[in-house]
Amino acid sequence: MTVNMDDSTQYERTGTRSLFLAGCLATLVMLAVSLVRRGAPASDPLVELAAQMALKALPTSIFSFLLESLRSFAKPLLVVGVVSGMALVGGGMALLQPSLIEVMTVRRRIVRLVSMAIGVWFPLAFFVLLAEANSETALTNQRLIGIGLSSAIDAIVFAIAVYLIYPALVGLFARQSTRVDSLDPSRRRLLIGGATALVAISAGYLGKLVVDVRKGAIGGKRAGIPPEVTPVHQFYVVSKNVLDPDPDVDRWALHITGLVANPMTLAYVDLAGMTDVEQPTTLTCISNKIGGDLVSNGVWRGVRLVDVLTRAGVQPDAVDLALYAADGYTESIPLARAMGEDVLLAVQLNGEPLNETHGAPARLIVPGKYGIKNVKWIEKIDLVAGDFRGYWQQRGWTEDATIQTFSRIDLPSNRAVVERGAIDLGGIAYAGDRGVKAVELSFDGGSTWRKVDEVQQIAALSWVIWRSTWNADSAGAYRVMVRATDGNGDVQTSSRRDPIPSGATGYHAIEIGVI
Ligand SMILES: Nc1nc2c(c(=O)[nH]1)N[C@H]1C(S)=C(S)[C@@H](COP(=O)(O)O)O[C@H]1N2
Ligand SMILES: [Mo]
Repeated sequence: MTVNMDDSTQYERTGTRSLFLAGCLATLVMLAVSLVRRGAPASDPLVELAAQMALKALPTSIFSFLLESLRSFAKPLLVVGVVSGMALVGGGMALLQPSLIEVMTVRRRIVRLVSMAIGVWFPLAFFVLLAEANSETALTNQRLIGIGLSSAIDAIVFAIAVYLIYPALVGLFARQSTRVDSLDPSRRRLLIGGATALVAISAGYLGKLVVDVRKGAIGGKRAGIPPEVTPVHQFYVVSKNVLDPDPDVDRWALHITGLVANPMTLAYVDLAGMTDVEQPTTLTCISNKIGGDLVSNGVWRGVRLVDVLTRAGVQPDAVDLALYAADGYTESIPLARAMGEDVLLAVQLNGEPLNETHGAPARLIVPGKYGIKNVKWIEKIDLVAGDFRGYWQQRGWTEDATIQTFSRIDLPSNRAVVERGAIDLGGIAYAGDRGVKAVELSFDGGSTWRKVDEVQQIAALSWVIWRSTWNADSAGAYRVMVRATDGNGDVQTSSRRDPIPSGATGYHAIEIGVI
């Protein structure tokens, strides 16, 4: 069948086709560039995010069936599928943009480019947020900013790529048709050459990913078992603030007021001069999900709070310590707990002065209590006769904040696909100042439990690191569950509860694909 088209219809067809294809190809470029950024904070490559989402969305039966039938091709095929799907979406996104015209003033081009980048940014950021909300990774302010930035970079790369590829495609199609095209031949050749190179390099890079994936490069974001002591730059950060305070060390002071014989004001030099304790302590956030990453182990240096309180002379009617920080944050701890030898006013983390995000110049460390009680940027300790309700208590969270016993599987990551044989498992467990006595695994949904091969104790107030080897001899999906027993002999509770109001409980479980 032949259809007679006038020039404008044909032009429109060429334009639409070029735009759709440009969107598909620009997606490949964007995905490749996002792979290059792998490892930078909060910038998980888009392919990995999408592949993880797809993997997690699969029902166990299908996951298991695919592994058994496709074996080592399962993951590369998944990546190819995800990349193709995203490319089609990218083509559609490009079509949604106002049609591009080859000859435009520079200003109009820039305006179009920016509007396209913004138009792509929102759905992209939404997609990443959705992927993150599905994972154990906590959405902190810092992570939100990271997602905003990395998806903005992705969107800009996409828009620029569309702008480079689109005219080349129009030129290519125009050469095949009889339509006289407005680009001069040398410019057209340059554009086609450049765009082809751009797409070829990106496609090559994505192709390499597919090969890497067979070797296990994709699957889970956590990089295995964490180090015994968390490096400062990896230490989790939580704060209520969008912009954290940064008190001036020279003007900063800690005030001890209220029911004390000698109200005191300690300057930073006073506190630093008194520093005489070093104590490894694990910190974890009360909003950490089961299997979550809001937990880190640090070596804190500082002064025992009890020494400061003794100097101030606590009066007998004092009950609570009301704590005030430079960001308006408030908390409280019972006097009885505050007098414990392990409660510190810390000025150093891992041998360095506290940095701004971890509470410089001084913070409280209260072992066994969730992060909320570990007040950063502390400025005032007021001894009061009654119960004092702080920032989070006024918002429905627990006042006691004793850490619930928890354990986590870090190796392999959830829905990782590994080769049959001896498989290394590992992770952490923590029970606050009660300590961890035992860690057990279950491979049958909790009916039977067996002790892990090794529980590495690091320090009295630190998490433990556990390791085990497990032999898997047939392909399929396996569910592994972990639980810990605290120093009092109490087994971690299996009942699943949300973080609010007193910290999450329940067992962490992962699924391992064996091929
Ligand atoms: N002043 C102040 N202290 C604070 C907070 C805060 O928002 N302001 N957040 C608390 C919470 S919820 C946690 S989990 C820990 C986190 O400490 P980190 O960021 O050093 O890991 O700090 C606690 N101390
Ligand atoms: Mo927290």
